[in-house]
Amino acid sequence: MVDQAACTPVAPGAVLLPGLLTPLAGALAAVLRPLLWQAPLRHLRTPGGGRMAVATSNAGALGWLSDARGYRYASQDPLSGRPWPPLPALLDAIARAAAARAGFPGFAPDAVLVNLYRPGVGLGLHQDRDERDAAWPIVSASLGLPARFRLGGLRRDAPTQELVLQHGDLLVFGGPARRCFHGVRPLAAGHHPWAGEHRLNLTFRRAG
Ligand code: MD3
Ligand code: FE
Repeated sequence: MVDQAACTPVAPGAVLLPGLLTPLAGALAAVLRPLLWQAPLRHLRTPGGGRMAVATSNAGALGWLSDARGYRYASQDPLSGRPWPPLPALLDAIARAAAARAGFPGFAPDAVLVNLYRPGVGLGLHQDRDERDAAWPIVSASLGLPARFRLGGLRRDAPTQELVLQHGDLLVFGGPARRCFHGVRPLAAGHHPWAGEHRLNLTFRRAG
């Protein structure tokens, strides 16, 4: 299914696969529900002492964490002291197919970071630099309310382009785009039949 999709480059190395997940939304809800029960969404502390507005959780061998000690990947959920839930086969297959379609065959995610947004919540411009090998892409899946995603350049002060990410969209960031600054504008209020007052973003990573 992924292989038949339109494949739109939005920047060098960034490929949008619009709406691909829409028919899978029911199946995705069924795998996400037990996952987020085992490893609940939580507001992490930032190294500076703040609290992240976005609520996060993880699945896979590694999970992304932020606390007073900094940012890192870890194999256990500090809330439970247990390994993160395994990456569900459906999510693994989606990430591999999207990466292959965008020109990254052999991508095997070992981490999925789940981000939950509510109206008013955004994510400031940042780079993703905690993964061991930035030659692997990051695959992003958007579900629920639409978001205005910002993609900048290699410097924080470079101009940004804005892209609306809709329910069901997949976006693959590889090549030059992999190191670009990016962020999400505060979510506008709304209601989505799948997600209610929320946006859920999954990012699939090869972290270790
Ligand atoms: C571009 N998440 O989790 S997904 C993140 O919508 C993150 O929750 C946003 O930024 C979200 O780190 C954006 C799209 C995305 C993810 C990773 C990237 C874009 C990226 C890494 C490099 C360049
Ligand atoms: Fe990011």
